[in-house]
Amino acid sequence: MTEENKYNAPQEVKDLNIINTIELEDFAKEIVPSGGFDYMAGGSGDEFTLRRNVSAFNQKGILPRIAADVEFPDTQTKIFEHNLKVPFIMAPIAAHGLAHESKEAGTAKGISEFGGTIMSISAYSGASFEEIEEGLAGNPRWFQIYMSKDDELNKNILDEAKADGASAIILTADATVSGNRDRDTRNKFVYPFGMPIVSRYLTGSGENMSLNNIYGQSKQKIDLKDIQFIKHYSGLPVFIKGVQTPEDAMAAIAVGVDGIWVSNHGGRQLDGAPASFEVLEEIAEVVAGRVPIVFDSGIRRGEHIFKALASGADIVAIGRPVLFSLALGGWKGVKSVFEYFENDLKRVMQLAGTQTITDVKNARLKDLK
Ligand code: PYR
Repeated sequence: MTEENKYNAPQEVKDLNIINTIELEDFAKEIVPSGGFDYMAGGSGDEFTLRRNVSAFNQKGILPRIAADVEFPDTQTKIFEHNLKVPFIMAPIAAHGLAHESKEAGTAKGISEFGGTIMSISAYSGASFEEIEEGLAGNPRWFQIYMSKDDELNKNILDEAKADGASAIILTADATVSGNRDRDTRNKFVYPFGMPIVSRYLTGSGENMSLNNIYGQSKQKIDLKDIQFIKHYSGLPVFIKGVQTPEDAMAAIAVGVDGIWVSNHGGRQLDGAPASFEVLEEIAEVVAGRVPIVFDSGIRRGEHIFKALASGADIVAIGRPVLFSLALGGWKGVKSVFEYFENDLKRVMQLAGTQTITDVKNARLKDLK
């Protein structure tokens, strides 16, 4: 990258006084270079699914429950061997360096300072495992894989993720080609830095390459055997991410998947798809507790976390609000947004008369359609 097209990522590290996470996007827009901002904030096509991911939460109402004998709600929960302080974790997202110069190490430090949650490390990270560990400091992490077309390289990547301490692998299966991201096409967006984890299977480092180019060099023809390959080779639990139908959840469970990750990739892939929240309940019904469900796409408030858990998710993953907080305040911003969600969820739990996450999962939502 030459001096004149250097990407000037924000650098400030400070606590954030977050009123709500929706306005974080506007604040981040003012300081993040426009190509990077559009890449992070944007969706595909008309951005119908992107918008609906948030608005669809309004189709269900949380019933205020009174005289419920609740005080100081307890947000602790468990997934696999992890005891979590809160029922939310970091979603896997590529290229955090677009938001802040500290890249994924900044996000990781915010998460480790908050404690009691899980960092998802993207295969398309702009930082190496070693750099991320500087921030993560031994805290739990899951590794999200974009596979190579070459299984020997996949074994290599899985070996490294395991050596790094990943306790689960997330197979993203909804990105076999990029969604039509008009903003990126208009901006001629290319990543301003490389991707150390997957550069082994790219023609370059990832720097100055478009997402289309990188997806094209990753494995595009994914099938259920890939779940089995990853599971047997790594010996780790495997999530399949991008599930939006009961049929796909059932098929993945039939081949031994360990967790279903309900997501539409934050509205960045198939535009015109329903909101991720709109498909959650029917998927949870067929999964029927056999494996855990992680939910993402559209979480902006404690109410959204509550509604997702009450609709069958075991935990939720948060994406853009964390990235925008990283941009605005580096690792301290990330810690601030995790604290915001914790406090917001506790307030919602109190008003809904739910003392524990089990109570939230058993809460009845009112259909507002
Ligand atoms: C995305 O841009 O959505 C990726 O997952 C890389």
